[in-house]
Amino acid sequence: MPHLNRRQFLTLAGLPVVFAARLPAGISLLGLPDPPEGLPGKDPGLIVLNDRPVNAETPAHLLNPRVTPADRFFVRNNGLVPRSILDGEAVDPAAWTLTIGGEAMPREVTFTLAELRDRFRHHEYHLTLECGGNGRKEFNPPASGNQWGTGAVGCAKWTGVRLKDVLEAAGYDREKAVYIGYYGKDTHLSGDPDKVVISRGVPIAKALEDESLIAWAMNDEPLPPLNGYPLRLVFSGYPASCSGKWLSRIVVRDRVHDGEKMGGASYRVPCKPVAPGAEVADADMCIIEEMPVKSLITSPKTGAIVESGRSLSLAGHAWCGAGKVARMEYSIDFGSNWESCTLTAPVNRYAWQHFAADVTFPETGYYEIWARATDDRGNAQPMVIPAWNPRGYLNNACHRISIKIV
Ligand SMILES: Nc1nc2c(c(=O)[nH]1)N[C@H]1C(S)=C(S)[C@@H](COP(=O)(O)O)O[C@H]1N2
Ligand SMILES: [Mo]
Repeated sequence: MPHLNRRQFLTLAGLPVVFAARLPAGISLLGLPDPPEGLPGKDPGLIVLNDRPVNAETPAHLLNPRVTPADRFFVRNNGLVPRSILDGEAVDPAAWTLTIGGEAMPREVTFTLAELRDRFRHHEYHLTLECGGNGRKEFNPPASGNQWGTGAVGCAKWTGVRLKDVLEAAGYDREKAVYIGYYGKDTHLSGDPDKVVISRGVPIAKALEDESLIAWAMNDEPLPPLNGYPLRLVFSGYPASCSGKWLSRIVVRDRVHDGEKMGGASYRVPCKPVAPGAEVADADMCIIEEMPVKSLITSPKTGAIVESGRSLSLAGHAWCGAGKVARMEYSIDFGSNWESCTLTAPVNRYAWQHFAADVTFPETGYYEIWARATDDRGNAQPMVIPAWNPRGYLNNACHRISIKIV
């Protein structure tokens, strides 16, 4: 019998240490690095930009599925997620309330989440949400704020009730209503419970569209904690900042909503183009409404290596803030020549559309593929970074990936 000692049965993080018996005395194990921390309920492949507040974007290749999986949906928080929600505690639908108030409401009306689900017809739409600051990191002079690359966008299937059905049942005043604003249950970074994190909204006409939802589900599951569980607004086509999360209150305003982050340089751009770096007076700034036409190559991953003589399957999505994407093209010669891609119709209004092409390359070497979408009003994505603005919004320049042909 070989000599047995207890070192033979050593385990580390649940794993047997196979050669434990041979581990010399006095040598301690290195151990394993902690698993990448990641975000609760999120794919570890997301790129975390900040952890307080939490901001994370999705690398382009992880957006390849037609419907963005909930665990890959980007996260943009301005404040702190309510602790119990972050910890994954279930909310009692009879206890979560949504109050509708504001100047254009004769009296305040409160619905519980259970009542919203029981009393109103449910609707489902595939809706694209894109942060107004997506692509900010390309602006020069640089704009302050999260340095988003390309991944503050996703298109999921959302389920909920129409905001218009709820506003009608609540008895809002059609004559007075100009704008809606939202309030959520997240808390200010300062910890001050009286400070509002963000309270944005949309013009009443946008609020009354069929696809404007008060949603409780993403891809048939409750909303992820970081994306607004248990209830949020979804206004596709407008900056995602309009889509309030952890929703608890809606105000129907008799004027343009003036909540937190509706004024100054927040989600506003110069009404007329300005020189990069210019100071812009408050009066010359306009609220961003419709998002511009844009597209993303989701396959292959940038940097792909392809054998010469083979054709490459190119795929991705294209979307715009209103109407449809009418044309999708790609270039392998830095925009000198453009070839057409196939392009699907949207599943419903505001869903992103899918493009594909088989790309061939004349010889071995380094290439870039540039992708360009054009909407049905003739607006095309620019090849260069578009109009500079103080906070770096609305960068819809063509997406580029690199390819090595060997
Ligand atoms: N209550 C609340 N709602 C919010 C925010 C927030 O910080 N708090 N951020 C807004 C911004 S700026 C964006 S881009 C979207 C992001 O939605 P997502 O995190 O589900 O991707 O939520 C919006 N709704
Ligand atoms: Mo945003």
